[in-house]
Amino acid sequence: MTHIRLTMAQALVRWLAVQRVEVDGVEQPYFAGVWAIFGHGNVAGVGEALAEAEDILPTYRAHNEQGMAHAAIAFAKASRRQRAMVCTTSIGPGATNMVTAAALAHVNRLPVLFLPGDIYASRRPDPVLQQVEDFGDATVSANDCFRPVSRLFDRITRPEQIIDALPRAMAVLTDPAACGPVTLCLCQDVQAEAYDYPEAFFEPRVWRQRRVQADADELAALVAAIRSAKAPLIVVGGGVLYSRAEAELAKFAAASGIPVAETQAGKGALTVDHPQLLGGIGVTGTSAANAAAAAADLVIGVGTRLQDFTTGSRTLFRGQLVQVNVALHDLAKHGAAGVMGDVRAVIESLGGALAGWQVSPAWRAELDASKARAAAEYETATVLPADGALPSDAAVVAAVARGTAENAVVVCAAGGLPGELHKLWPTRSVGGYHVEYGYSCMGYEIAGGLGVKMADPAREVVVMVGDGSYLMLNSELATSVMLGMKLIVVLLDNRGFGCINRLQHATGGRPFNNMLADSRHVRLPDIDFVAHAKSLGAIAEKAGDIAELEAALVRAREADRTSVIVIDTDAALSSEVGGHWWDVAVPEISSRAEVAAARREYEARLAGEKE
Ligand SMILES: Cc1ncc(C[n+]2csc(CCOP(=O)(O)OP(=O)(O)O)c2C)c(N)n1
Ligand SMILES: [Mg+2]
Repeated sequence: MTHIRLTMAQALVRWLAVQRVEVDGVEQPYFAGVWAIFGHGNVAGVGEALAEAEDILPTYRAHNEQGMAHAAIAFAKASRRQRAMVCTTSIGPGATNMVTAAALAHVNRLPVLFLPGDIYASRRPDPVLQQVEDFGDATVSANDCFRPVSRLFDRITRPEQIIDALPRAMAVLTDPAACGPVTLCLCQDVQAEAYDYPEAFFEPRVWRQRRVQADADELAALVAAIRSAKAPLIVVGGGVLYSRAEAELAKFAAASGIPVAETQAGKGALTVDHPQLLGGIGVTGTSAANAAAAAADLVIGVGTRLQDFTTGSRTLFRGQLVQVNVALHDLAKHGAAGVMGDVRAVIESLGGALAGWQVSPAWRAELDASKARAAAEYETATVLPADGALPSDAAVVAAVARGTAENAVVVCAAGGLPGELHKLWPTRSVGGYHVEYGYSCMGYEIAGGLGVKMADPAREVVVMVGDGSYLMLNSELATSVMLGMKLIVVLLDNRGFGCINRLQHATGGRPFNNMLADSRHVRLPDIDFVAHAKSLGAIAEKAGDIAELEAALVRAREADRTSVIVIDTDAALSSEVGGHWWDVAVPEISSRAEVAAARREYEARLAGEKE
C-alpha cells in the first residue's frame, strides 16, 4: 500500500475536495467551498492547507463566524441538502461565535461541516490564548458547547483519527434522517502534525441521496385511512423539498384532490397557482388552510417536524394524524401513526395505490369556498396605506412580490415578516421561498441571502429584514459586494422589535424595552440605514412610500451589486386575517389588570373553553 505523508490539515482538505455528489445524473463536488476566519487556532494548520488547495476547494473570507455559518447553512438549504459548505475558525471566540448557527442547522436539520480549532492535544502551552480552563475536567474545551447542537461531534487529537472520522461525518451529512451539523474540533498542534496516509483514502467518492421505501403495512394503513376519510388534508414540511418531491406532490394532490397546507419550511414546494394549495398553516397560516385543518378528519404530515407554529401549539388539528417521515424521531409525534420512508417514494406509492380515487365533491366545494375567501382577505391585508400614513409590512411584502422576478427567492428569518410572508407571499417558482423559521434567528437574513445566491447565482435573491435583525448582524453585506453575489435587501424600519412589542401588548404587558422609544435612553437613535449600507459598499436608498419602493426595486434589479432599500413601516400593524392561537404563557400574578385579564383568557384557552 502506498502512503502519502501529509499534515492532518492537508489530508483533511485533500479528502474534502474529492467528496462528490450525484444529483439527477450530474456529478459535482459535495463541498462547494470553505468559509474561513483565521486566528492562531487555524491559520498555520488548516490555513496553510487551504491556501495550497485553492484550485480544488475554494476558500471564502467572511466578517463574522456566525454570519459565515448562516451563509453555509442557507447554501445547504437552498441546495436542498444535496451540497454543503465547510466553516473553519480559530479556537475560543471564533469557534463559539458559530454555536448559535450550529443550533440553527441542528433545528432545521441542515448539513454543514464545522471545523473549529481546538486547544493543544499535547497540552504543551496550556493555557493557550483563549483557552477556557475547566477546573474539574481537563478534557473540556470551549468547543464542548457544540455537543448538544451537533448531530456528530468529534475531537481530533491524533492525525490518523480523520481516516475514521471523515467518512462518518459524510455519512451523517448525507443521510436524510440524521442530517444536520457535524463538528470536528481540530486541535491546533494536530493540524500541523504529519502522518503517512494511505493513498486509497484520497480516492474520489460519490455520495447519492438514499431513498427509503415505505414499509408495506404502514403504507397500506395510510391508503385505507385516506380511502375512508371524508376530509383529508396534507401538511407539507421541508422534507418535501429535501426529498425533491415537489413534482410528485403536485401531481398526487391534483389527481386526488387532497388539499395541501404548507409549513414555513415546506412553503416553496408548490407554486401559488396549484389548485389544491391552501397556503401557510398554523399560527401564521391562511384562513383557508386553518379552516381545512380544523375540519379535516385526517391530517397527513409529510416531511414535517410539527413545531408549535404548525400545530397552533397542538390545538389546530382535530382529526387522525399520520406522519410520513424518514426520521424515526418524527413518526410518533402528537400520537400520530407513522409511515417511515422517503417522502417522494411514499407519495409515488400513494399515487399508485389511490389511482382513480378522489376526495368527495362536498370537501372540494368547501375548500374552493375557503380559498375564494382567503383571496379576498389577501387584498384587504395588503391594502395600500392612506395618504401620509406608513405602510404595513404586508403592503411591503405584496409590493416586493409584484416587483421582483418570477424566479426570485425571498429570504427571511425573524420578526413580524416571517408571519406576513407565510400568509401572503405568492411562491411563483419552486424553491422561491426561503424562511428560516426553525430557529427564527435574527441576523440570518443577509448572510443567509448570500448563501442562497451562492447556491444558484442565476436566481434573483431578495432579502426582507427588519431594523432589529439588520442591526444584529449585517456585516456579510460587505461580503456579498466583495464576492459579486448580488442581493436585493428590503429593510423595513419600524424603529424597534415590532412583533415582540405586539406580543407584549397581547400578553397584557406595557410597552417596555422593545421599541427604541420605549427603551431606556438619553437620546433616541435616528439610525441612518442608507448611510450604513453604503459604508459597507452596497448601493442604498430610502423609499418614502410603496410607489417609491417599486421604483427602487426596478433600479435594484438592474444594479451591478447588492442594493439596500429602506422603507419606514407602521409597527402597530400586522395582518389580521388567518392565523391561530399560539401558546405564550402569561404570568399568574401581576399588578397590571391587563396581565390578569390576559391570564384569564390564557387559562380559558388551555381549558379548551375558548377557540
Ligand atoms: C437572535 C435572536 N434574538 C432574539 C430573538 C427574539 N426576537 C424575535 S423577533 C424580534 C424582534 C425583531 O425585530 P425586527 O427585526 O426589527 O422585526 P420586527 O419585529 O420589527 O418586525 C426578537 C427580539 C430572535 N428571534 N433571535
Ligand atoms: Mg423592527
